Amino acid sequence: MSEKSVLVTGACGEIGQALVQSLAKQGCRIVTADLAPLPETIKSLPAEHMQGDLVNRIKVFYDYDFDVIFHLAASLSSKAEVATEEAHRINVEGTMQLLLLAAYKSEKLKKAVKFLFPSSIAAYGFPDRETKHAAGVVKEDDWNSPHTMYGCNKLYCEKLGVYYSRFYGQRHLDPHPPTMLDFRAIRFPGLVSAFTVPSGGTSDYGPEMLHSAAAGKPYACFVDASTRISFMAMPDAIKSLLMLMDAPRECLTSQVYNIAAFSLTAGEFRQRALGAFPAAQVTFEPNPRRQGIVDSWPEDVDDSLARRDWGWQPDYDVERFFNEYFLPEIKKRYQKTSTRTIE
Ligand code: AKB
Repeated sequence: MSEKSVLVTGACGEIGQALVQSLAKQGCRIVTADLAPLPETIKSLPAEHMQGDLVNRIKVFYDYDFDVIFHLAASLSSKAEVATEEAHRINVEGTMQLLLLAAYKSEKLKKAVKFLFPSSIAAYGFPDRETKHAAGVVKEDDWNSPHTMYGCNKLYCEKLGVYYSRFYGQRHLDPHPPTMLDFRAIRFPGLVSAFTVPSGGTSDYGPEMLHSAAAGKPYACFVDASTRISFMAMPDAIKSLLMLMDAPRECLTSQVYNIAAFSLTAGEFRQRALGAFPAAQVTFEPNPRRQGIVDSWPEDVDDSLARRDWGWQPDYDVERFFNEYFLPEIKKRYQKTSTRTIE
């Protein structure tokens, strides 16, 4: 069992709920933070919950000595486009405050606090679909010109994390440099959980379509059928965070890693949905703004750096994702709750 003391911000979100469940199994001492109260899925787990605005309440967290911080709280890409200042405050100021906390504690306790940051394929930005298609699979340093507030926030926070962990106040130039925090980021593709439905993101059409099909609800997809980005099963996303947390620092040649599992078009998602639920009603009604966001994201990412440095590989390719994870779980869920609504 682990004695690690861990903070998870954004604990009520999709990644948060699944991560807290895994950390609790490992026996970590967990503090959760979120604007919302904890949902039923994690309410009964042994975790101390701080409800409220992270930026306003940052002082409270200085009373704890965390070994690891998973800073998941974020305003996602579609939501951030309609409330840009709020997104900046949540995505950038919140991250900055926590980085300062981790930097201070690392220096004071002479032990590097690990700071795990979920970045995103939104950190990339293609000018148009043709360029996206021609580029195909991208490496971490390619096409770092995001089009969205969320993507700008994620890319900048990656840079802030590198700054505070390596160059903060130019302390690294001291004859005896203090202990700096240990910042590690993963650029996630669109994530799909069989247990939760996302909100506020733009990759949401994938999971929304599948959950709607399973629940017998019609779904109008907000991007066109040929739109392609990479996706991943939620258990693989959690696995990647835990693997990167445990990776020996000397093995890491980067602080920002792509990870990939499978890349699908929205039309292929529909085919899969119809294969499993033949009565599913999925139509395409592209929304120009949301279509534009997804068109600026890569079709797929090159995760060879993560594979080489910390042994990353997904458990779920597209076949296993549908046949061994999503469909068995989702069938149970909607059989039990046939009246559940899809937001
Ligand atoms: C979003 O759609 O905003 C997120 C992401 C791809 O980071 N799911």
